[in-house]
Amino acid sequence: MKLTVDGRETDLPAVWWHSEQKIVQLIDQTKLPFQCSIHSCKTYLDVVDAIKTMKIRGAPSIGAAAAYGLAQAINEFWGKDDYLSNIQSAYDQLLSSRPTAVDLKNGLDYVREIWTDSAKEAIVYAQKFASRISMQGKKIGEVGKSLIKENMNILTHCHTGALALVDYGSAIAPLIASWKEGVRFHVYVDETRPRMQGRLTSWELRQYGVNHTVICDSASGHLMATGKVDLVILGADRVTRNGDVANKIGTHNLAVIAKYYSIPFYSAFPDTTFDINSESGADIRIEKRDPQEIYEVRGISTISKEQTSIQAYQDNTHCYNPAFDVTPAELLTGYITPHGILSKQQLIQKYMN
Ligand code: RUB
Repeated sequence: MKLTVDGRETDLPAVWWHSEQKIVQLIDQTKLPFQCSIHSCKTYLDVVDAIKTMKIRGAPSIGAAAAYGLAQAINEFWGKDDYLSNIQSAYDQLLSSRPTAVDLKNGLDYVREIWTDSAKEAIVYAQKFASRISMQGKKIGEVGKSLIKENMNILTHCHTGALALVDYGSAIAPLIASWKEGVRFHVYVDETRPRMQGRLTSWELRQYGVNHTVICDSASGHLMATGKVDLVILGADRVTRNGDVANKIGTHNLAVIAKYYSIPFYSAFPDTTFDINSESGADIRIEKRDPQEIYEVRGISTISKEQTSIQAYQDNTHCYNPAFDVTPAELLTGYITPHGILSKQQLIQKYMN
C-alpha cells in the first residue's frame, strides 16, 4: 500500500521481515490516521505485544505477524539447549495473543511445519504465508467488484483494508478495485466503537479519493430503514464449517437489520480465515478486551495535535467489551472469497473438500 512515512512516499505491506536487521516490522495502526510510523519487533515477544496492543490488527495481518514472530523465535533459539520447549512456548504465547481470528493459528501452523528443519526456511515460510494472503486480497478485489454498481451506497464496518490483510484488503478491496476502474459510489463507514477502526477505513479510502461518510455505529439502522444503503460488505475473523461468521462486534446487529430490509449482506475473507475445525459459531471463543477501551477515548488533542486520551465515564463505571460477535450463516447473502462469490453451499463445498 502507498504510505507517507516521515515525509517520504513509500510502498509497504502491513507487516514484513527486515532481512538485514532480522526484525519484524509493521505499520503501527494505533498511531494512524494521525501519524504513519513503523514499529520494529526485535524478538517474538515484541510481536506478541504488538498483536495484543493492536499495533497490528485485522485477522489476516495478525496471522502474518504471528508467522513472522514464530520464524523469528525459531532463528533466536535455533541450535540452543531446550530448542523445542522454547519454540513451543513462543508458539503458545503468539497463539494466545488474540483468540478469535483463526488466521493467527493458521499462520503459526504453517511455519510450524518447518520448525525442526531449517531456521532460514522458517522465514521463507512466513514470507510465503504473508504474500499468499496479499495475493488473495487482490483476487477478492477482482471477484467482489462485480457487486459494486454506479451510485450505490455501501455500508462497511470495522476496517478491512490493506492494513488488515497485509496488502489490498478484504471487504475494501472490491471498493478500491471498482473505484480505480471509474465506478463512482459512496461508502458509509461505521466508526466501530470502541477501537474506532472506522478511522483506518476512512484513512485508507482517502488515499484513493473514495467518497465516504463516517457514521456512529448506531446510525446504521436508520440509514437502512430510510433506503440509504444498497449493500453491506464487511470482513471476517473466523468462518466456521456451517458458514457462520465471527467478525467485529456490531456485525450481527447489522446483519439482522439488513435481512429485515432485504439489503444484500456479504462477508469477504481469504482462505486463512476459514476454520475447518469449528463446526459452528458456538465453537468460537469471543475475545473480551479491557473495559478501559470503552472508558477511555483516544485521539489527538485539537490544540496540540499530540496523541491523547480522555476519560469518557465517571470513575469506577462498569464497562463490558466483547470484541467480536457471531453472525449466523442464514443472515448472509454470500461470501466474497478469492475463489468467487459463494453461496453457503458453495462455501462448504469449496472449503470442506
Ligand atoms: C478486525 C475485524 C475485521 C476483520 C477483517 O478486528 O473484525 O473486520 O479482521 O478481516 P480487530 P478480513 O480490529 O479487533 O483486529 O480482512 O479477513 O476480512
